[in-house]
Amino acid sequence: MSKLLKVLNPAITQYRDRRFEGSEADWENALATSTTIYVGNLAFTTREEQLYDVFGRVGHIKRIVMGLDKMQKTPCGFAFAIYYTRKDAEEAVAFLNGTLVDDRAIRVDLDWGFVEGRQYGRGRSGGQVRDEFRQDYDPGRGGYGKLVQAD
Ligand code: GTA
Repeated sequence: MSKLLKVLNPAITQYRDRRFEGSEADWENALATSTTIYVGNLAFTTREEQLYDVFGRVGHIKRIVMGLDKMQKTPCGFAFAIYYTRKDAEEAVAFLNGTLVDDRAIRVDLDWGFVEGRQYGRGRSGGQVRDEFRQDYDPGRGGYGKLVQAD
């Protein structure tokens, strides 16, 4: 990890992917070498082109993968951006976390690496898990959380 990222984000990531299948050492190695970042707290209406604009500011992007509701196959508020270099991925985390996109402060997190299937929300209703449980009203992300809506 670069010195810059260590200063700004000492615990490389707080997130742990429950579906990662390797050992602890595999997890640490993937996180230490990956060129992929996770982008969270997006509005459902934010488009891939906007993310190319924002994340292209720090380096060349190989690919952006939009997070999709697994039932509807529509954007559900997250994305992965894959860079060509580790340095660019680290700079995206260091410099772009908290950037406003469509008036929302996005969350930029280092990710262990995109594999097919990870683009789908894991919540029971198809979107992200956090959108099942949250209690607030968020017009950019479908209103109330799914469990509140079901009440
Ligand atoms: N690198 O922070 C992240 C991240 N997140 C949140 C999701 N992904 C992430 N990757 C990185 N960093 O590929 C990735 C996942 C997957 C895709 C969709 O995005 O690896 P998901 O959001 O639908 O499901 O993932 P995930 O990540 O498996 O959900 P998890 O970890 O259970 O819960 C996420 C958050 O939901 C929790 O932090 C909490 O805020 C909330 N939550 C979960 N369970 C509850 C509960 N019972 N009650 C209240 N809140 C809850």
